[in-house]
Amino acid sequence: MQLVIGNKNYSSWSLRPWLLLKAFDVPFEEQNVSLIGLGTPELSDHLRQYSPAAKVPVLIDEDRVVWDSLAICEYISEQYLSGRGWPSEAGDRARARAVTAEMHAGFSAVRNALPMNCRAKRQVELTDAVLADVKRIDAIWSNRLQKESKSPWLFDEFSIADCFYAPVAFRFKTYGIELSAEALDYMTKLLTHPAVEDWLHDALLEVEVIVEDETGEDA
Ligand SMILES: N[C@@H](CCC(=O)N[C@@H](CS)C(=O)NCC(=O)O)C(=O)O
Repeated sequence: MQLVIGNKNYSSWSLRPWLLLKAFDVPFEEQNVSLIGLGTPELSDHLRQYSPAAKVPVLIDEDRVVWDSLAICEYISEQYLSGRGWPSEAGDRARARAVTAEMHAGFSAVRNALPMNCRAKRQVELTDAVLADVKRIDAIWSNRLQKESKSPWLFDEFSIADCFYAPVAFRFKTYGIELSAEALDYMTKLLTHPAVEDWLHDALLEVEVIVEDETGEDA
C-alpha cells in the first residue's frame, strides 16, 4: 500500500492519513510529491497521474485508489483497523465524526490565514474570523476533559479526530496562538506523539519553499 503525500513542512491534508497509518503501525510505503507550483495547471497535471482530483493525499492499495484525507482515513479504519480509527462507543463515535467534519469542512479562516509551515516561527494579525475559529477549536480541545476516562486524546483512544487536529497544532505553534491551559495541554500532547515528532523530523529536513504558504513576519 502506498500513500502519496505532499511536502511534510506544508501539507496539512497529507499529515492526517499518514499519522493514522503510523500511529496504528499499519505498514505502507510513502511517496513524496513536491507541491511547488501549488494551484498551477502544471502541478494539477502532475498530480492527476495519482488521482482524478489532482490533489494529495492519495492512497493506492493494489487496484484501489482513494483520495481525500477523510475518505482515506475511513478506508484505513475499515480495512486495516477493524474500525478502531473511531471510538467504539456510538455517542463518542458520532461526536468524533462531527468534530472531524468541522475540521474537514470548516475553519477556513484559520486554514487561509495560518498555513501549516512546521519549520517557521511567525507573527500574523489575527482577524475576528480567525479568532472565532481559534475559540471553537479551543473549546473542542478543552471539552475532551469532560469525559470520564481522562484520556489525553479527544476521545478515549487516539483516533481519526486527533489526526485531523494535528496539523492545527502545528499551525498554532508556528503562529504562537494563545489558548486556554486545557487546550494547550492537548496541543502539547499531540505535538509530542511519537508519530507527530517523526513527521516534524522529516519536515525539518526538507528545503523546498512553497511561497504561497509563507505568511507573516518572522517571530
Ligand atoms: N479535501 C482534500 C484536499 C486536499 C488538498 O487540497 N491537497 C493540497 C495539498 S495539501 C493539494 O494537493 N494541492 C494541490 C493543488 O492545489 O494544486 C483532502 O482532504 O485530501
